[in-house]
Amino acid sequence: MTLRLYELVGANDIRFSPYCWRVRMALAHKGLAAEIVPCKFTDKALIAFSGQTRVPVLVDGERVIADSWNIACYLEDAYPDRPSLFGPGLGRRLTRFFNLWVDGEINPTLLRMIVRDILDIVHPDDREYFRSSREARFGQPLETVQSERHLHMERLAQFLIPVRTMLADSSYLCGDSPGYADYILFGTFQWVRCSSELEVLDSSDPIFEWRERMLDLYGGVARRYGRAMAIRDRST
Ligand SMILES: N[C@@H](CCC(=O)N[C@@H](CS)C(=O)NCC(=O)O)C(=O)O
Repeated sequence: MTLRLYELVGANDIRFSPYCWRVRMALAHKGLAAEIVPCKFTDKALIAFSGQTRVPVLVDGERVIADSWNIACYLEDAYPDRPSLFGPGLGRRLTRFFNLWVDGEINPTLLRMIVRDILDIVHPDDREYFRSSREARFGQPLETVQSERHLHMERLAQFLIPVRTMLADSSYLCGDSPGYADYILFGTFQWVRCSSELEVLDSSDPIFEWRERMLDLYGGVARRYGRAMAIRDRST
């Protein structure tokens, strides 16, 4: 049975959604191939069958699963003979906690730091939608939100302290090999890497080295995408 993943697409075919990257990496971890269906922000009709308006959406035969966390749990339960995403015992609950923390703290902080840059890499058909929907959310022009990015640097640095501690004595957050917690946070860094010139990691940082390892996983699937690809035809 073919798996199908509906995934956000931007300018020049860039794939920049943090949540879609989690699922891409989880599928690769499980050794599962999927047909990837690119979906713009405004392609709501394409995913209407899922009963909601966001990607990622995974279709596996008759099953339709939306939300990256639900998809990870589905893959873990539907494909138990493949490598585990969470490990045994308490792994799933603790990973759920990490998922909520990244979604609730790290991603919103970074969004304020790169939201105007994202406008440059969304699909041209989505530019108006992205600006108006995000400006309605922030109650400010995107330029104003991002101009205050320096105010969030310290908060981000604080968030990354425990991540760095974990990576001081292991190659991955999950230990000697990557697990879903790695994919959760990697999705965030891949989103920033594909959307913005903002370099949040110094090359001597263990988190930078971890990101390099993550970019090399599964034949370097994530390394193929980067901001340069998205902006290559832009003159402004
Ligand atoms: N909690 C969801 C979040 C998914 C999400 O926000 N996806 C964004 C793309 S990164 C989206 O589809 N947004 C639609 C929109 O803004 O209209 C998950 O983990 O999958």
